[in-house]
Parts: sequence; C-alpha cells; structure tokens
Amino acid sequence: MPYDARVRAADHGRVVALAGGVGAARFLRGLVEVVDPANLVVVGNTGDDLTRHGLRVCPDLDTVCYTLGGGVHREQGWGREGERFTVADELADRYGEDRWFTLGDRDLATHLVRTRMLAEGATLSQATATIARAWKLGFRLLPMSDDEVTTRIVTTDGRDLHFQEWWVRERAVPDVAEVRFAGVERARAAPGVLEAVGGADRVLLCPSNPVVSLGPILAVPGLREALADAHVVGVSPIVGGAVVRGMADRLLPAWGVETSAVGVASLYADLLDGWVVDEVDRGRAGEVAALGVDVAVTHTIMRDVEVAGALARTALELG
Ligand code: FO1
Repeated sequence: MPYDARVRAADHGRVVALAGGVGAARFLRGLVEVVDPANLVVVGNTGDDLTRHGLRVCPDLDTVCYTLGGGVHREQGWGREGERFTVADELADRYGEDRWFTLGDRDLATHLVRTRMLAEGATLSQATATIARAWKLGFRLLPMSDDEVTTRIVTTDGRDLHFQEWWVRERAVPDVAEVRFAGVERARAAPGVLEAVGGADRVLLCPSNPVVSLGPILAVPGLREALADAHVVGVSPIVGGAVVRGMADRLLPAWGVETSAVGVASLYADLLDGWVVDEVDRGRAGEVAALGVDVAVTHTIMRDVEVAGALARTALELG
C-alpha cells in the first residue's frame, strides 16, 4: 500500500529519522508507507565510511538508498542485487589488492559518482543528494556531517582498528576495550540536520546499533541539544536479550550497557519520550517505564513491509 490520502488522515507532521544501516533501512521501508515522504528527513550514520581503492564508500547511506530504491541484495541487506565482482577479481588477481572489503561492480558506480563529486569540491551532502535522487527516494537523506568522522574500535589486545577492519576483516572476534568516533569533536552537523530536528514533530530512533550506528550521530556536536526539546521515540534493536542482526552484543559491554531492550533504552533515557519493544520483552516494559519513558509492545521483527509499516505507525503514535 503506497502512501496515499487514506493514511494522510493520520498526519504525523514533520518526521526526522536517525538511521544506521540494514535495520534502519527495513524500518524506513515501513515508515514511508505511513508518512508522506515529503515530510520526512532521514539522517544517516557516516561513522562506518571508508576509502577503498581510492573510492569513498558510505555503507549506511548506500544501504538506505538501495533498500528504499528497490535495488538492495535482499538476503544480505546491504550491497546491490544481481551483483558481479569482475572489478574486484581483477584488482585482486592482477594487481594483488586485498579483498577483505569487497566492492561489487554495480556498487562501484555509486562510489565512483560520489568520489568524483567530492574530488570536484562537492560536499558529502551534495553527493548524497545526487545519489538519493538517482534512487528516487521521496524523502531527504542527509549525512550526519559533511566532515569526516570515523568509528574506531580499540581492542583489548591494544590495537586501534577502523570499524570495518574489526567487523568485516576480523569478524568481530577481538574483544572491545573502547569505541571512539575520531574527528567528531570538530565535526559540524551537515546543513539542514539541526534545523530538521529542531522543526520536527516526531524524531524516530530507528532500530539500529546503539553504539556504532546511532552513537556517532548522537555524538555530533549540537545533536543531543537539538533533540532535548524534540518528541523522540525509539525502536529497540535488541529482542529478547539478543541482536536481531549485527554485533551490538560485542560492543554494548564496552559501554557498560546490558544487551537488552532496557539496557539500550537507558542509553537514551535523557532523550526518549517513547520506546518500542518486542512482544518477547513484554515482561520488561515496567523497567522502561521506570526510566520515565512511555512503552509500546509490538512485533518488531520486520519480516515484510507490512510489519515494518505497523511498527512505524506504533512508534509515531507513542508518547
Ligand atoms: N560486509 C562484509 O561483511 N564484507 C564485505 O566485503 C562488505 C563490503 C561492503 C561494501 C559496500 C557496502 O556498502 C557495505 C559492505 N559491507 C560488507 C557491509 C558493511 O560492512 C556493514 O555491514 C555495515 O557497515 C554495518 O552497518
């Protein structure tokens, strides 16, 4: 069911969503069914970004574009459907380049456009707007910042790794001592981000990794302050004490936070008006309420777009 006049009746006003990668993109597929995309601004995490083979890669922004634009690799949740790896093979086989982080041929087109624009002096916001337009996203997609912010994982064996080195190359095996967002102190929110948050009727925290997806966004100077006066509702990315996907369970202990819907809510407690937890966590709803946060209990595993739409509606109507 596309957004239409029937759902317009329940007008939720201007909505801002803070988004990481796969979980966020699946949630956004539901959100655009119940909110007019023209009233939606999505702020994406750029802490995962890296430069590969000289090209700038923005995994979370691209995952949002590919998912909402209908071109994502469905099972994987990131990357392009029908992908081929001709270039990656040539890079590795002929030139001996490492392939621990592999860029597919179709995906490469996105990185070529972005890198060319950046080299010509465009900002990441401008490059992102061009890519989002090509994928016909009806909403505005903004990077959290045009300045480089990099999530670094300091391991207990004393290494300081790029997030992707730790997650993809080392399969999240090394234990984590510290997570830091290099460059964030000097970063400015991208044009339009603070204005969108300040003018929003609803701000939604997508079901994204609280440490490495929403963590960098919330660390951008001015963001938390802008959220303080906003109506903020989040969806728990943790169900029954386990991650739905990804590696938050490997990272939350480094922040001293329990891997649970309650633990993640406590991370945001100063910001939240509402928190949506899964049916499985119904028994812990009282602990969330004790944080001074309204709770909704519903199905949060987004098997299809209908479940995602119902989840988005629950979040919009809470608090
Ligand atoms: N994840 C992997 O496990 N292996 C890869 O080779 C890989 C390549 C890749 C290329 C482009 C892109 O947008 C994402 C890619 N990812 C890959 C996924 C990515 O590492 C993460 O899952 C996200 O950054 C976490 O949100």
